[in-house]
Amino acid sequence: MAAAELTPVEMAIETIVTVFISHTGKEGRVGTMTAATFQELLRLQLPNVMKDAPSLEEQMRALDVSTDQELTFEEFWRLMGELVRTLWREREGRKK
Ligand SMILES: [Ca+2]
Repeated sequence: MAAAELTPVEMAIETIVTVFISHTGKEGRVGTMTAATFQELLRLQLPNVMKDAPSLEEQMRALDVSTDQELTFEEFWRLMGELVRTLWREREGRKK
């Protein structure tokens, strides 16, 4: 994306992709994250929303649908979907 001025939503999308890319290729296959790099991403980028999260092993089991011990972007995206859904439910709950 080369737009001069991104909107907040465009920025959020760009950030998620950039963060994923910056954590891939450090070890394991190109374009995927190992459990260790996934753990590092959680620690650095999601310390607040993931503080009550299940263990790394459980998260890898839930996200790694191909069971190759590495996360593709599509597998990682499942977590983003869950986090967004959780936030949405919290906001919806507050309205009632
Ligand atoms: Ca996988």
